[in-house]
Amino acid sequence: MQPFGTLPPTMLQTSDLNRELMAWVEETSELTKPDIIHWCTGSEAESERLNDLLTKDGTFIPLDPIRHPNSFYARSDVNDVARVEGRTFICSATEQDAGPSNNWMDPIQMREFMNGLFDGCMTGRVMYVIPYLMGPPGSSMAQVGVVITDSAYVVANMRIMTRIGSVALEEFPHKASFVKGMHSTGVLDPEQRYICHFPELGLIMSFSSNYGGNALLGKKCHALRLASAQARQEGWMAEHMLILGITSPDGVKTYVAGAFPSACGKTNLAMIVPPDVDQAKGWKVECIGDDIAWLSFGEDGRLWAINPEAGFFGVAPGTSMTTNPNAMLSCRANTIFTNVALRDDRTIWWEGMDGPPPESCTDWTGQPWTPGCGRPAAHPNSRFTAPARQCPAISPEWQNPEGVPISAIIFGGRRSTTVPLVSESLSWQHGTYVGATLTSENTAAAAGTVGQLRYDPMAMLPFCGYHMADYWQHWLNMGKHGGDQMPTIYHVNWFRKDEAGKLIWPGYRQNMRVLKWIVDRVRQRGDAVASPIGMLPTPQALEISGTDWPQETVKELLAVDREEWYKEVDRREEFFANFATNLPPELLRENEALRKRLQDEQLRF
Ligand code: GTP
Ligand code: SPV
Ligand code: MN
Repeated sequence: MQPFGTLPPTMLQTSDLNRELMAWVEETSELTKPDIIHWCTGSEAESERLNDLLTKDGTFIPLDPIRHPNSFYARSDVNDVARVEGRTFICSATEQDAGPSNNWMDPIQMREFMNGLFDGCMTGRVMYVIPYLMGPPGSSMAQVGVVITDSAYVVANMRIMTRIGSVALEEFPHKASFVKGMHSTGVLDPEQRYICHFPELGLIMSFSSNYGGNALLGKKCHALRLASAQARQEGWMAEHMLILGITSPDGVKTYVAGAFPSACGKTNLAMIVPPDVDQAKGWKVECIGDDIAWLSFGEDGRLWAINPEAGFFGVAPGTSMTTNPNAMLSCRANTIFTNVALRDDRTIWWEGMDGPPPESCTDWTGQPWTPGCGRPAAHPNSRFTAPARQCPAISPEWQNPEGVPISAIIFGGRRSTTVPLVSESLSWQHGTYVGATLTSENTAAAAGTVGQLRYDPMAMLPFCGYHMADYWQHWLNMGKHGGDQMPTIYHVNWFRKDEAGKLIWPGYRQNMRVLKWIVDRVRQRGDAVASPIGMLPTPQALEISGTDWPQETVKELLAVDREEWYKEVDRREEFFANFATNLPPELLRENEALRKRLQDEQLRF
């Protein structure tokens, strides 16, 4: 089928920024040599044509129009199912700027090498030019970018995840610069896969992967890796955080941001449905964002957050009407499902969905699947791409150009031992230390060994676009600037296991107990007891006394085992040693202060 070309919009005839855009598009098309150039408008008609094109070339299978209106099923290449951290590079001017936790290549060499890959790569293909906007229209915190890609699948996903086309171009006159993103599917050879960031140039070059975090360049590449480096220069923060708003029974709204590593529960927490008893009392939770937050100081001196995205790229397995009804309803229509299982009636399925598994279906690789066959039907990192506006719990504030004021920040990882259900930091500096030492067991969201424990500071290990220790220093600096107006920092762990290896905490909706305690604390009224690692809730404060959970379970959930924590402190010292050259001394001092508190006999509880 012959695709369609369009001319650049007439609004691009003026201004330096627009001339820069036109010149760059021309330069890139001379390099990549596409047959046709298509400037995306973001219109419905364009979307329909793209979906038709993707359906005709076999990338999309349209789903049942009643059960899933305007929704499509896609399978990726079997070797292209997750982010590839080993092939992701921060090409800052010096290796020192990228720091020990990032792969680095000399920017000039890497550009030359990448230009070699991009040379002629779009011959026989369409080059799509996607102007996009990260953040609410009219927001001074929002940013514009332009992605050039030869993948219609990427266009279709970007259209959901960001605001593309004319709405983005209309923001150009208000912005000083735009991020340039170059993406090509190549031939999906894993050996040619490179995701490269040039912070000084505001440039991203991504080759040979169509997977979300590698290919939807507005998301992790722009909104986290480039934005984090820029935020440090300009005094704001770009974080891997959900944002939610909690209304207490007295009508007061408290906004909370939360950083959890990939596939550790951000989307689920962002869309939490409070238990019926809490709803009856007047508790309500609304979602502002599920993955990324940009935070900056407002005129009132508080930290305000916007969600730069416009959609959810959510983990499918485990999502159900029981665990996360808001996610299920968000992806009912206008959604792309990638690498889930397909039923014969053109509906979808994944492990953990409501109801019994289908008697047979087609798995994510296209093979016939039956319940006993020994393979999962959906890839563990299969995803839905759904518009945020479709979330029943979306906050009326989610597109507020000012953002929302943040009262608490939550860090959480997957830890089967050691880390209690929730604890409250003693200060911003202590909270920065808690974030810097966040650990989690690896998940399927990145290529590698699932289950292995690793440090993932602030859930940003794969996403920080500069030296991690400088990033910690930036957190400390933000705290100095914000003083006592900074949010209170919490550490949660939904994933502690008992000796039999069973999860102790029911999680999901029950996490509301923890959120309520956090809200009460920041409003100066929740009960807490001091422990060496921070303040812990009393069992009453978690309202666990009203349940039939045995006292022993509650104890296990909140336990701080001194022997385990001594080991943790030693390991943290070793971890910090990796960043020695730039490490803020405050963090080592916090580690020693924790060691001291562990020795304090007064802190028995
Ligand atoms: P990314 O999109 O990769 O950044 O992931 P995320 O942090 O948004 O994680 P998400 O909410 O999608 O959850 C990932 C997995 O963790 C899913 O399989 C969930 O079912 C599971 N999960 C989320 N919340 C909980 C919880 O409270 N308890 C338990 N046991 N599992 C949870
Ligand atoms: C994550 O891995 O944190 C995700 C999915 O949110 S991706 O967009 O691939 O980064
Ligand atoms: Mn994420």
